[in-house]
Amino acid sequence: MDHTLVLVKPDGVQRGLVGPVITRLEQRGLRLVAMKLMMISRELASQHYGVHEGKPFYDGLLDYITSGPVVVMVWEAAGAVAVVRKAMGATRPAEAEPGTIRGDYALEVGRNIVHGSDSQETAAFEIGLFFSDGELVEWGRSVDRWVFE
Ligand code: D4T
Repeated sequence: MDHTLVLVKPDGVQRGLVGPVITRLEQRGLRLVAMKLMMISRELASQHYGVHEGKPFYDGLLDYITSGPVVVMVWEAAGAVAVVRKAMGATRPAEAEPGTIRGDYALEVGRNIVHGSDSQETAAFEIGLFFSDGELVEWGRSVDRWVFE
């Protein structure tokens, strides 16, 4: 099944939104396969956001993502990348639909609570940045047959 990387960013952790983010993904039916609380180093942040290097918001983005602990997770489902992106809502929270994480909890693009990988290739790259292979847990839930076809 497909994997995607989800970060609860420093603003989400500070605002006590780790639980609501996890609850939404759990209740949707995705399966959690890895999770940790950590500080992101400047070096790791520059690898994670390498595609944005040179853009006007790049330095501020690195300041923000390294400003406090984050919760980093890997979630599993068929089509996990798209499912999570949709659940998160538009990058700019002012444009995010109500009912999405950003649409319910955020207002500004530089304080948008969560990150989710934007393609399967990006997911594989980002998961490799944050986790070693041994940290991904293969497990089943008794409820899986009621969630997955
Ligand atoms: P992330 O990567 O944080 O999940 O965001 P998205 O995948 O939804 O959006 P993105 O890659 O286009 O942007 C990465 C990150 O940069 C911040 N940002 C973005 C910003 O501060 N100003 C901007 O104008 C843009 C486009 C927000 C998310």
